[in-house]
Amino acid sequence: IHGDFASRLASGGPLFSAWVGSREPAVAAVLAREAFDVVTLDMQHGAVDIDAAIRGIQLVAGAGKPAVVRIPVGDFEATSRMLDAGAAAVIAPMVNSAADARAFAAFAKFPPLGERSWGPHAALALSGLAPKDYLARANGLTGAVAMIETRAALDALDDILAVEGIDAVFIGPSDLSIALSGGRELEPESAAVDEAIDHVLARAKAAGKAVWAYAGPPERAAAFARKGIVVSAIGSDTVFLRQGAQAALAAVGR
Ligand code: 3PY
Ligand code: MG
Repeated sequence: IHGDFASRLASGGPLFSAWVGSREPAVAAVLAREAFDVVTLDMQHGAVDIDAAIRGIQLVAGAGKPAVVRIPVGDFEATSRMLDAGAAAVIAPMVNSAADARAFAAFAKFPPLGERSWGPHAALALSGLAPKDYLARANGLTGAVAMIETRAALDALDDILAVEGIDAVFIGPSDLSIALSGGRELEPESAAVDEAIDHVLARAKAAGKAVWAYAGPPERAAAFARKGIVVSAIGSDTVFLRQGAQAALAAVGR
């Protein structure tokens, strides 16, 4: 799973991720059996804790798909735990400086690139590799993805992109819209956000790194894919649930 995901990322996608905040791993497994390329488990804003993420990764893998985990803000140690559990990549929110990016990458990569400690309890079986081969290949097979969603992050963008252990940046359009409007707006599809997205795409291209993003509605994800964003997240699980419920109720006049 990891090797296939890494090569699909390297070929530029576009890939589409489900976005799951439910603590019940079976929800992630249900979405993994739809045509998503990858399933993201959200520990920052979702109800997913370490235990639920570990189970979710296994169930998503059982459906033949890679799982990505978004860790809580600043909890970089959770990165290694999620990679040990078999996550194909980890997304760190609110990475606002090169120092943040280095601290994150240290937990994501084995030496000499970082300081990840040995113990890939579930990742080893999921990777299908012998321990020595896992050690040799893990830094390339698993991703460290830093979120760009503040003014500070935009200001430090080139420095964050230059951190060797950072594989890609991930745009958070909601927080960006709040930041760019001085807290006045939640407009993730605003012109200011689109301009910031184009800027991040251009700088990332110059640095030879990929851009992932949270899209929300599928139309936005399709537009992101056309722009060259490699992984676009659609959803979330609660949005799908509410939309399905509202459509069903509308059909009976409610
Ligand atoms: C944002 O848009 O701010 C995000 O973090 C997406 O989940
Ligand atoms: Mg955010």
